Amino acid sequence: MSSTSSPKNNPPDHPQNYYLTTPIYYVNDAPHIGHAYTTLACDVMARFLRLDGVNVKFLTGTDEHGQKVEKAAIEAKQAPQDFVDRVSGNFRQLGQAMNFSNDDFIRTTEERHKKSVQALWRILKEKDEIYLDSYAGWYSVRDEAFYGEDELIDGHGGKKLAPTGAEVEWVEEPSYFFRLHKWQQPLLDFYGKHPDFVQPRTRMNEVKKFVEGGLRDLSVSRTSFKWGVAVPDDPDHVMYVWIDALTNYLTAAGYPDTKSQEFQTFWPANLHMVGKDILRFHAVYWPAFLMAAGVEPPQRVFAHGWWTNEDEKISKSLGNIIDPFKLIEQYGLDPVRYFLLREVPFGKDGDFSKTAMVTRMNSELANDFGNLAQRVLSMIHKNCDAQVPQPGAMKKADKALIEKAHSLLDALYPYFQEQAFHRVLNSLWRVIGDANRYTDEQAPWALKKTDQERMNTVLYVLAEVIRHLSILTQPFMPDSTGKLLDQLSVATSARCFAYLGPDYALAAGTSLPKPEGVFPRYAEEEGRESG
Ligand code: ME8
Repeated sequence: MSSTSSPKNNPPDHPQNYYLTTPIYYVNDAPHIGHAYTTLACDVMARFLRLDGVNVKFLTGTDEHGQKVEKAAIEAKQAPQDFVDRVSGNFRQLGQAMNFSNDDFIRTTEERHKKSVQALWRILKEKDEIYLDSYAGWYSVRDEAFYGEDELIDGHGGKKLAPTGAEVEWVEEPSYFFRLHKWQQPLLDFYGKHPDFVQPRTRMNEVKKFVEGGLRDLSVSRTSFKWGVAVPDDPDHVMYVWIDALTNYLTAAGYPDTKSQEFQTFWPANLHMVGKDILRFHAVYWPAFLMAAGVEPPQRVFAHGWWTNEDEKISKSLGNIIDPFKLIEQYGLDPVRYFLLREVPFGKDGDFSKTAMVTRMNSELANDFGNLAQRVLSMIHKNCDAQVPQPGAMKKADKALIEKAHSLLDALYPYFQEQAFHRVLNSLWRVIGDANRYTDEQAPWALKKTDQERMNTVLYVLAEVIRHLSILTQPFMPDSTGKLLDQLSVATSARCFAYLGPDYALAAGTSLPKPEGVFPRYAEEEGRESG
């Protein structure tokens, strides 16, 4: 978006263009709540920025090569390409079901990507950053990662396990290596110059410590299976799935055409959003590959926390995978979107529980926001001829509440800048609480009998506050807030942040449609109810 929004709301350090990415998900399995979570966080960020007039590129997609995916295809008795086509389709469907607004969906089996990762390889090879040798060591197919002997832990029956608990196997094969050790100091210098490169800050310290501990050259090709991008000029090798996967971020920006407008506009990426499990790949290997190839590293990697289910680790073997499609069916889309970003301080681990989901849905959505909107809009409908009322002179309490709504956006900027989504929601709900208290104190239903002009003023103030709250909550719950803005007769073109503030306040006399509740209450017996 948006040519309609004026720059007046933009703080000085706000970028004009913003490129943000999710991890590309392995297609070895069905999408689950963890995948939905990461992409949701990016979706909210992307929607916020677009509403603020920023030119956004939001990328997600699927990671389709490597041994793990090949194994899954064999187990499914399908040719790898057919298998990845099918499972990648499930991730696209998740995007539709979750109302994700990504601008591109990349698959690593696409030609544009093979071309891009082979171009990157050639440059690394030309610069002597890659050399041929042989690998003898441990590999975990589940993690698609190499591990040193010293990193392994003992499992049951003397089995060796990766630090993640995944099984490892001994691998001996010819392999190309990337000269990672050479990038230790440049990486540390880079972190020194960009202390915010990794967020949250504690994770930056973890990354630094890992790099300070010394880096071994990284095996970047495999010869014992075929499902990968061929190494240029050496068809016995396929590329290690992580060099293939990470390069997706460049591919979607037009690489290797670095002169293209897309690349010039969007590279370096502003934000790679990832789970904490894959931070090392993004904060160590990725900037090292890029620096070695002479490409600027991304500006920020945010590593969020891990979801558990009723306090248990989510895993296929425990059979407690949370299926996002089922959640949406049970609770509705916007309550799920709200819950995921409200329940857990973004960056921390969190637990999914049905009780927490229902409590938030009923108390914060149905009671707090839903009732506020419903009682104000119904009163206007019944008592003001279904038109925005004409306000009279404003009192101190009116001005104070309106002022809180006007100053909300400025309060939200710093939270968005650090991806503190829970704080954004907290600030919004504080104003919802203030508006509910104001409604109780002013009691417009009583004024109806004693002072119609005052009732009109109070309802006008509330409608205007609801307009602000709805506009600002759009990134989290686009459907429900869209319905609220419809009920306030706010034109679609007037829903971005440039329309906040008094200049575009609701015009008295505007006809309003019959209001309807937009935040259903969850009742155990019947499931969802509209309310
Ligand atoms: O790692 N809680 O793909 P992947 C929160 N293909 N987030 C979770 C989660 C959970 N329980 N489980 C998964 C890969 N995630 C590679 C990435 S990128 C160039 C290549 C999310 O399918 C989280 O974002 O295993 C995690 O990083 C990602 O899914 C891992 O997805």
